[in-house]
Amino acid sequence: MTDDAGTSGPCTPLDEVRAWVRDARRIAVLTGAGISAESGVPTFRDAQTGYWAQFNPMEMASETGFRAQPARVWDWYAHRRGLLAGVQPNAGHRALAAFAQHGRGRLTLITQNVDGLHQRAGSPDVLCLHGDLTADRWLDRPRACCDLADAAPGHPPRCPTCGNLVRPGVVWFGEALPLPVLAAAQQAAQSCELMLVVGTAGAVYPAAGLAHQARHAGARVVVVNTAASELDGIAHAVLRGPAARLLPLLLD
Ligand code: BV8
Repeated sequence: MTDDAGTSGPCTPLDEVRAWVRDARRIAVLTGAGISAESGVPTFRDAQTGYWAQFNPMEMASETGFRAQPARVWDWYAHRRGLLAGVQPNAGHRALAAFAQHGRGRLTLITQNVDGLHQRAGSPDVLCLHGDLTADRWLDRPRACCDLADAAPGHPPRCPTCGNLVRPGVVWFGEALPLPVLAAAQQAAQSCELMLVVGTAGAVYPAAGLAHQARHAGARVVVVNTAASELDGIAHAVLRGPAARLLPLLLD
């Protein structure tokens, strides 16, 4: 365990993890809401400030919940979209983008986040497991009349002809992840020599399962988190501290 000051725990000091990064030919990075926390984007499971401390995830992040209360769910996502206008990528996002640009293609970035901050920081080819907060899609299979550009304004907007509802283009609980994205993420997890697991509670599957797949395939797994996570137990090293401080130290 290495705390934020980088003082060594009994196992792996920060410098040794830096050496793992330097020596790894293929690195996979799995990020969660915690990497965006220092940009001011709320996380989900923080006991005080997390979204799931305020809302029931099945009511707000599932198709059933949306069909039951479309206006409430639509307005919550509209509120989250509004927050994005006022936030910027932080040093953690930027460190990953810089490494990808100079790391000669050694890094595959996989995110659970839907905030687009990795892309805004300049990371290329981000594997977005849970979709895009700013994207719209139709709730039901779109008919010839359904055109997002012509959706009638509302909470949520709808097709003026058939009434199909517009929904956020994110993956809700109980929904399949986009198969090509998940397949690419699994391929990266199974072929990397090092996986950095950054800012995730490790509670949501199949995303969290990627860390298990990496470990099982023989990769070193390093957790970067300000608090204990469900993936600490499979990590070869746990760096306890904020991603915006630790990632620039790891990836320089
Ligand atoms: C599916 C919507 C099947 C977008 C979200 C086993 C296998 C497969 C599925 C399951 C399974 N077991 C259970 C399931 C079902 C379910 C699931 O995982 N449930 C859990 C809760 C038990 N999974 C699903 O339903 C998935 N779909 O499996 O479909 C299927 C297959 C075929 C056909 C049909 C169906 C879909 C999961 C996606 C759900 N969508 N959100 C949105 O609105 O954002 S989940 C939600 O949680 C977000 O997407 C978020 O990204 C995700 C994970 O949360 P974290 O990113 O980890 O965030 P959290 O707040 O929890 O933690 C933040 C961490 O950061 C903390 O540890 C904190 O300490 C740390 N931190 C804070 N600050 C910092 C920091 N770290 C570093 N630096 C800091 N500064």
